[in-house]
Amino acid sequence: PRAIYLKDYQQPDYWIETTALSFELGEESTLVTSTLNFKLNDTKTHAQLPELTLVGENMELVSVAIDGAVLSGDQYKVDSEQLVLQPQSEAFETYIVTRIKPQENTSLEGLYKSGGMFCTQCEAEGFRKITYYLDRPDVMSIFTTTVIGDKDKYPVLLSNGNAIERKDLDDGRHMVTWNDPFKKPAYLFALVGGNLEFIEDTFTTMSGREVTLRIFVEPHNITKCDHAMRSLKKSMKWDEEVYGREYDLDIFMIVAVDDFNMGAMENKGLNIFNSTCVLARPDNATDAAHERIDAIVAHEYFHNWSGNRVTCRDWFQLSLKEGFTVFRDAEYTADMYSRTVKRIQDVNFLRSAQFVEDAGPMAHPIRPESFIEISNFYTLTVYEKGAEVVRMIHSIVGSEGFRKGSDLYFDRHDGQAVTTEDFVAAMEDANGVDLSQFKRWYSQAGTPVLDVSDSYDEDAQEYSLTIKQSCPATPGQDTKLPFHIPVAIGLLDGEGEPMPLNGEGETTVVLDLKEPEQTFTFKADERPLPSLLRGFSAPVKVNYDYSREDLIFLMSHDEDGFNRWDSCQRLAINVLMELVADIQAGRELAVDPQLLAAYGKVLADESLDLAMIAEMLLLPSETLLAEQMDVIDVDAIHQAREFVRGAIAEAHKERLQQIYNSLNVDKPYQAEPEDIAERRLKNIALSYLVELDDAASVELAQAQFAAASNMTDSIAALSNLIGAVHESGKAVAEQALAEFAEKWADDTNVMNMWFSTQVTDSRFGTLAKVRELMEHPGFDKKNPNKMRSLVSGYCSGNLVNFHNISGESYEFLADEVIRIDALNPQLASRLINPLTRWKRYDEKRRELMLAALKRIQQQDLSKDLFEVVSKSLA
Ligand code: DPP
Ligand code: ZN
Repeated sequence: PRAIYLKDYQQPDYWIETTALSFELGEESTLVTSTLNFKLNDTKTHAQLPELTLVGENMELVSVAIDGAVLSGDQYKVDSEQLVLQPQSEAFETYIVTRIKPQENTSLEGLYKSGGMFCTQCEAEGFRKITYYLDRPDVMSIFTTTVIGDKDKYPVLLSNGNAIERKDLDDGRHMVTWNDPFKKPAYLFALVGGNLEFIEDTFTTMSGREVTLRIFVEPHNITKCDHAMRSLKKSMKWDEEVYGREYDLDIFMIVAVDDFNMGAMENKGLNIFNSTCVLARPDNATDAAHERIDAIVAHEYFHNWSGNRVTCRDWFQLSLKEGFTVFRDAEYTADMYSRTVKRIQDVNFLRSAQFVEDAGPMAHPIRPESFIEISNFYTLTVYEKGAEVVRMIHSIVGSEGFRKGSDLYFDRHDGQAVTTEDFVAAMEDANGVDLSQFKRWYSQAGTPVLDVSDSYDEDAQEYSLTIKQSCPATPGQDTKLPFHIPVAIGLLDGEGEPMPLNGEGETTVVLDLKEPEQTFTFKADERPLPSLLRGFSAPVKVNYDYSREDLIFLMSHDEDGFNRWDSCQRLAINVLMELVADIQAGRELAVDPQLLAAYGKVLADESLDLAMIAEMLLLPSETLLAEQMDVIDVDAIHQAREFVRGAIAEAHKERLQQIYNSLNVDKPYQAEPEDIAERRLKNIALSYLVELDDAASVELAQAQFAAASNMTDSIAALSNLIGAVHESGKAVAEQALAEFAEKWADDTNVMNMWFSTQVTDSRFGTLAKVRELMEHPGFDKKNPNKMRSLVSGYCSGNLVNFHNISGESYEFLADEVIRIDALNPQLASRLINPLTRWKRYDEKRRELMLAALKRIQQQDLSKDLFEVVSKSLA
């Protein structure tokens, strides 16, 4: 396998003006006929007509013709990756017939079968598994697609755009022709054929056009579509209001499939979704699932402009559409639910996952310079950090300026395939700002670190903040140039009141940090306490020597809700890491009473809303704590965290019970912010109570399990029974697990939760348990959702057991990765992730992990897995 470089980008020699496809879906094979109209790219200089190289994999070439003349074998070259033709004129038409076997396609890229239905996934480079083509995003074409299939087996035949013709054939088959009037790259092509039902609604756009909305699912899922439909309508409205973007086709369709590598896909007019990201009913999907569905439906819908109307020139530009669209969906969620809570959850995720990626062997800038397999770059860096970079632009130019910039961007580039440079240029041009230094965020990897110190000059009544920035080396980038970092700050006086920071009396200002070290001075009539990086204004780490008293003060006084939470996090990390050190040194453990008092205050704080209390009560995850250590000690981290959880429960037992009881009321389910917050806080309270060695807590969880009328309460009760400390929990948990499995045996997504709940618990979810569950009739060793629930659930969500010093789990994961790689390379290269962090562990574990990696390396690997394995061994 070899790498492809951004610097080698060249326009194609030919464009494809129109693409006409016909599919004859069959059980043995599917016949694909393509008629493509090519035109020479006359912006390039050509001495003579260049060869035309079309890519195509895993297909049988039946025939090829140019301008009506069938080519003989010596008039083209074909191998396992491409078909090379020699055009005779500047404009010509190819007619190519190929045969593929979707029913044998386990990679879930291209055309494949999920259950009984045909479906596609073409991003990034799946179209080349369908037919020979210029499978690159800068080739945009008008598609007309005819789908032919058995009318009984596949009554629903869908593709992009509007249906323009339907007819029955005499042989029991029928055909439907779709036309998409918008030019698009092949990665946005989609086709679905199956026995599906749909729900329908309509949306009237801002200019008064009526759009039909349909969600297609297998018949047994038809009752689970309403939530996604509501989300779709909300997103369409929001994008009109906030970005002035209107939908452009007569119909918008979503299809849910059970076998899917990613979350969902924004194919023009025909989004295809992993069923977990669309199906929800109160009784079978949690609040988190409802929220996730809302966000993903919005995300894919928003792509219609940020991705489809304006697309990417090449795959190095992936963050152009993904970073921007994640930013858009985050703002949508912030507007629909709680802005502060959304920010907290996103930052928590960024810190515990993207920061880890940015410090590991696969670290890359949001616009990578090279790749071996592009699928490996659908990463947290490209998506989440990419969104943070867009957010920083938003904060630099302000919301009105950002809207001007996005209007200019969509206007200037509608129908084009462009680059991140073009996006930034639109923001600069619309606002008259210079973002040249800022653009280093696109080219430099790694998480910048800010070291902040301060001083107060009593005589001059001046307070100075000195900020030093640095960024650790990442693969291929030993040194970094200084970033342009917007640092939002505020200052608190001794009473906790915000101090005015400038003539306008503002209490939050954004400092433009551009130098390696810069000092900012403020007038202050007393020494203030700084509140740094408010709202997490940049994806960086901040070091400042806060005392625990400072943090407790900020927790209750900071006007920035995000920093109130963040101070709580810092305090908890501080205490937990001290305990980790105590454990390692064999000292006796005691939790700092200040921490317990701080939690007591949070639990009693009337000024906080329930959602905030819930967020503050959650201790930093083990993964996040692991990031604080040079050599990760999973056992000490786990022990320290459990110890603190127990101490909090002990110290605040009554208040927790009170909260639990006051919120444990039976009312009809609504996926609305206040209801979600109530359930969340109630279930967090319960999760502390079951830390007590106390039969009453088990009874609470048991009663909740029995009474639950929604999945949030049901699964929380189940997982709290599994995790309960008191010995009476065990039998009750087993009983509840059995009941649950029986009730939900036919709901594949609920069963996935049942799997993951068991294997993420440290006492319950042993490797033996994982192996046992893999043999459960509800498990499917090929299905990505199931593999993620069970195998990744265990390997990434149960650190003490996965890293058991025996090394058994490393061997287990290696076996699974090797097995899956032969079926589904994308899935394999994601599953392997926990092993790639081997350098961070102690010597014994390092050796064991390395041995597992090397064993994988010796196999005949897919490009996907090869890239990840070789980079992590480098
Ligand atoms: N383009 C897709 C998305 O992120 C990737 N599956 O929405
Ligand atoms: Zn996306």
